[in-house]
Amino acid sequence: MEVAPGAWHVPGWLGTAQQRELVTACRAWATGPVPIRHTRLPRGGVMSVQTVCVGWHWRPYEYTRTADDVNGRRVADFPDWLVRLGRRALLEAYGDEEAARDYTPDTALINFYDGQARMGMHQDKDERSSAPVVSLSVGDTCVFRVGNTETRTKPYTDIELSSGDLFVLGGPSRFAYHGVPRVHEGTGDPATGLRSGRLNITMRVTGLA
Ligand code: MD3
Ligand code: FE
Repeated sequence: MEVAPGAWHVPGWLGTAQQRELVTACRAWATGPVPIRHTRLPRGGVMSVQTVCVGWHWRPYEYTRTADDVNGRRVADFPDWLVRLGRRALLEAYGDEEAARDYTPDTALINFYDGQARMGMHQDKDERSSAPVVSLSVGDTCVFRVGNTETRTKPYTDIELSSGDLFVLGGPSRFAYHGVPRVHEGTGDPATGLRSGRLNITMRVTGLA
């Protein structure tokens, strides 16, 4: 269903087996060359969410190949299977075969939320591309808030994102404010391989080379 212009929610897109595969891949990245960590913010705080990056390393305002704010190492390569999954996701959301073929995400941010973690309202504008963002959720259900492009306040729409859900953000919604005001602890199915918390994988096109 279209939650806002260009913002499509596809509940239950991933089956349990595919979610298990994602959890396995995310575990490997989380313990890979650049371990998962609470991202440091420019004003000295840290995010409550833990993040590990693939393809490019993100920190507020910039993407780099090496994680200079963590251990200086190069992040894991963006795998081809994840490009293919991103294309399938785009096709599912928009039904546009040409757009799906042309979509080549080069970075993924993997966010882990424990029951207390939140993400404040923000825009994703560190990418030099307006290509859609593909989001996949595994584990605990959360409240996801998608707002407007002008302010971090109302009007906004709250929806629940649950395990296996696909969300694609493109068109006029690509630069909308959004956030995760709450996670419903203990709502995930351990059959995904995730015993607690919520995992979110966002694929993006950085527009960098
Ligand atoms: C709406 N992550 O990593 S994913 C982020 O659930 C982020 O971890 C959230 O916001 C999470 O930056 C939300 C869905 C999402 C991603 C990008 C968007 C929603 C978006 C860009 C514009 C509008
Ligand atoms: Fe975001």
